[in-house]
Amino acid sequence: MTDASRAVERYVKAEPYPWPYNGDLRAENTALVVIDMQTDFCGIGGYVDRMGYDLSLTRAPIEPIRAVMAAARAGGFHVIHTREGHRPDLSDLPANKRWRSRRIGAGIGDPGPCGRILVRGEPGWEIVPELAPEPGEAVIDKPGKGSFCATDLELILRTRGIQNLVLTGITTDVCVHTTMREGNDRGFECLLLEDCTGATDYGNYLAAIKMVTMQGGVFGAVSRSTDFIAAIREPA
Ligand code: C5J
Repeated sequence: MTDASRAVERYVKAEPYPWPYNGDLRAENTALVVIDMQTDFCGIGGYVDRMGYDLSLTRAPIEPIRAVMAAARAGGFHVIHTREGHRPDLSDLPANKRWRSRRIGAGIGDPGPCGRILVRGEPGWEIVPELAPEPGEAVIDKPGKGSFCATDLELILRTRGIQNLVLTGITTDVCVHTTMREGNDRGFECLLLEDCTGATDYGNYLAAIKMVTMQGGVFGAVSRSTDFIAAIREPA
């Protein structure tokens, strides 16, 4: 334990180790991070749909995240949301990112059924209503895959004294993994809730989960929504 005044250690059942490593799990030092639960990634007519991927994979985490979010809010934990998207003038959209997306028929910045794809302010860019942020919860707008790149996320976490990150959202192998790796490298203690995340390919989802658990927990640990909720509801 890092704080001698704390009498109780609290852990979440997780693989490959009970999380967090030091048992210092408190509402004050822990944030639930909900990554890119936007229509563009899990809604009909959005970016992922336009690429032809199976939306049931990216919609699967909606209900588990809703349960975790309700428990986290009730327990006074920090809840932080992210949205991937670009400025309407596309000045923050790298040319290669646009070129690749157009090549697969879902050009970022181009018009689609949910407005301009992955453009801030468009319907497709909004977080799905089931997981809408509540007033006072930080929403991080990011132009890339990682939530720390070109955002004020790290400043917010350090200012609030947050040490533990509980990662949820989509997609497991892209924005969730990139954020977990970025957070881990910055010294944050990271937990991925495997039923609160999904990928555009089930094999990639499974591989992304497994990767976290290698080398003794190379990026942190993996758990499930029910185990996290049980741990935070346990009387301290
Ligand atoms: C992707 C994301 N896959 N949120 N973004 O382009 O994972």
